[in-house]
Amino acid sequence: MINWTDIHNAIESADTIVITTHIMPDGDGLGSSVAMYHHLKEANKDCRIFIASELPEEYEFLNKGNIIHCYTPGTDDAWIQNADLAVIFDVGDFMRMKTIGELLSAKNIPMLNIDHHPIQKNSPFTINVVETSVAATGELVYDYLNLFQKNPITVQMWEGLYTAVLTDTGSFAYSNTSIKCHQIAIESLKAGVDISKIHQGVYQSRPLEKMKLFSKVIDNVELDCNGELAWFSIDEKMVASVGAERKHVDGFTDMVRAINGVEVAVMIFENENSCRVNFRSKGKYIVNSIALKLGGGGHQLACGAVVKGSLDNVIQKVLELTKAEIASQNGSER
Ligand SMILES: [Mn+2]
Repeated sequence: MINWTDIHNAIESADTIVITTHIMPDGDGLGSSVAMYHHLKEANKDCRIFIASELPEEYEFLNKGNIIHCYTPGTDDAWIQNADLAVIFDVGDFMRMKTIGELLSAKNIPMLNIDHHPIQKNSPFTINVVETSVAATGELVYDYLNLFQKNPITVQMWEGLYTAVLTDTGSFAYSNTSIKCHQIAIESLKAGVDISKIHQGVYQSRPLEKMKLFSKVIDNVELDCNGELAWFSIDEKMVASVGAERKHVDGFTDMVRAINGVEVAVMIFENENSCRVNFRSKGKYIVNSIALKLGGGGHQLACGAVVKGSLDNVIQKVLELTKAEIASQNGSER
């Protein structure tokens, strides 16, 4: 059971609060942050949302009043390091806070971690509120607001909560979708959230360069394991050739998983001396066992790792492990 009173006390006793989420932020991390931001503002807290990478275009609708700050080295350091508390959403791994995490831990700022990813070993957080059974971190924020938001939850808060559950359930479609997720949707509608506008923001605001890059991805998808494994790699040249940016690869692994017959999709994305590897499964195979072997982590069906080495080496390593895992999970079924 989550001890919300202790968490509330930690928030109550803080005057200035940093709110943050992981790099390449998604709808859950941003939606949770925005909902909590508006709650804390109403409670007269001096709080700011900082993210350690750019805000993806599709979530611009959450940034009314420019409340989401993309961390600027130097300029933002003092504010972050003078905060009384940091509230961190959906991060999975402390390392995914990048410089913001380093700044906070250098000054021993208490860190409240609210998440639905399994806790990593040696996690440096002060307080952990981790519930891996929920579909989205936003559900935990919903619980918190139900307990401690004095006035009715506002439309802006609902927009954050709705976006969180919408995106982490694949539009209320994945097996993690619960009654509570739909409850949040019902209450968001009752409060007047324009859900069609949110869907347009999230799913129909893709930059053309992103779609051009995706067409290259589709051209290069390789199928293996009798069509159950689809994998693709992206290098810097591919990104540059269509004028796209690194952030645009977000969501590609989900899109490739959508291919008929594919059970597992894997992206291997070149990044200087390492590669970012993403795994997505439809449910037949559990894939975070592979991510763990590569030093990463995440959910059973959606996870990733950063693997050192050249693109070719990482591809080889990842494919070996993935094929072995699929074979072994098939074997144990028989
Ligand atoms: Mn999440």
